[in-house]
Amino acid sequence: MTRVAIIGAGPCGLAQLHAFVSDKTVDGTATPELVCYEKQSDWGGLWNYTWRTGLDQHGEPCHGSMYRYLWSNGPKECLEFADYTFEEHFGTPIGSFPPREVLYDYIIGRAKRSGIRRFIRFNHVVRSVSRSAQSGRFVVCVHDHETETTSTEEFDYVVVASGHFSTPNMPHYPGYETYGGTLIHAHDFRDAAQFADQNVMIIGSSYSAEDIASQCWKYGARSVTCSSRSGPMGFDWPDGITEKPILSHVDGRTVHFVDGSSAEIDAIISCTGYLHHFPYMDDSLRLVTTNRLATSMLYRGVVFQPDNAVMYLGMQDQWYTFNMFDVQAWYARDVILGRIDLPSAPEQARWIEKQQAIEDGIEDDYGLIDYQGVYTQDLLEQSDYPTFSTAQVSAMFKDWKKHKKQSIIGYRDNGHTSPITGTVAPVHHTAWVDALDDSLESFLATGS
Ligand code: NA7
Repeated sequence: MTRVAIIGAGPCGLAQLHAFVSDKTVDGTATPELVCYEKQSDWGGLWNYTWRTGLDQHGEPCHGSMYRYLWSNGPKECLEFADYTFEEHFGTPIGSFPPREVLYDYIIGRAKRSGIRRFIRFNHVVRSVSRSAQSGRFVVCVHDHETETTSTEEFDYVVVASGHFSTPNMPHYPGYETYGGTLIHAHDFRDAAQFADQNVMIIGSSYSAEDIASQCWKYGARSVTCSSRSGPMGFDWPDGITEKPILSHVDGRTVHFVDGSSAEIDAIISCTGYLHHFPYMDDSLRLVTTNRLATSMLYRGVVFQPDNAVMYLGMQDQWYTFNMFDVQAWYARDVILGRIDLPSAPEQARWIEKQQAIEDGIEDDYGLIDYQGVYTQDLLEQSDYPTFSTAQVSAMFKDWKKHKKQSIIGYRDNGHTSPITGTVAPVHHTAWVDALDDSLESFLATGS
């Protein structure tokens, strides 16, 4: 019997399990045999919020980068599962930018319905994956934290779904050693209220930077200073948030910037991105790439080019998320089931090279959105994943970007149209800036 190991039970791992059980010819007890290893005690991956930072209860690095007051920063209509709509899950139209508890509920709703929990071994940390010289199969070495035992099993395919927004990229700036305030990476940011009345500095100019800056401001930071090496984010920030060039060094609590200015800062939050980090994969099987749309080493963004029995899901930088993970999972399933003929290794390499050249030639975010839309559409057409309009989704991303330019604090107060149901989302009952309670109950309440 063909055995498939899936590493991680977050959105990608769950999509992979769901892809298999959605296939009419596979009931999960027949070929192939699926085993999903999940390091945490529950499913959801980064949506499985934890208050912990550093090491978890087992001494393993905390995987999650989720923070308490995170709301979706893109329209939920852009990530909607084509086979399980928000309306189906919640029974009613809801706002376009749900907080994390609401999105978690949605992801888990589909997973519960498809009955895939039985495939997951929780509290299981994958220690190593390599090819056996004897059998030619993959040897997966796993530590079970429930029994504190380590064992190995053999598989024919390995699907890596452990994410890439977990291991911090933490650059050093002179003076950090003796900095007198709080110094953390966004990975360890949990609760914006902790920074109330403080002068906070954010490093970076991407999604974490813009959102954590907005969060800290919303929950009462005295000031937020954003420091970036590649130019300001350029939003029309509210009073209290300012932009600076990159810092040069830190002296006590004084942060100096390359333009010669300085500021007194109580807390530095380094929103400087993440590393693709797969320490458990054998050197010959490990994905090495930067965070980009046309990922290195992955044919069709999924199949590991040097060894086609390894799949990596969700390893791209992302505009598209859950629905792209789904089409990738469907594609990976069909490769595993032998329904897709892969081209030769050199042809796969040429495909990757060509995609990277296309991406490198794109000049702005609108072009990058279109690129990922075309990529997703291309995969969509190669499996029986229910179709949806990537043209509509890409257009929605562009509207969303315009809304952000108009108001970085107010863009969540818009409703978008579902590409699956056609429903226009109601504007949420409370403006994001005033919605301090982000619980599921509060979000789903019909209004005050
Ligand atoms: P991103 O999107 O990878 O952004 C990382 C940011 O960190 C980006 O602005 C970088 O600036 C900046 N960066 C990286 N290294 C440095 C150094 N050494 N010094 C200063 N600034 C640096 O990560 P995010 O956490 O914002 O977003 C992660 C995902 O979350 C995102 O893809 C969404 O899906 C949601 P650069 O532009 O390279 O100059």
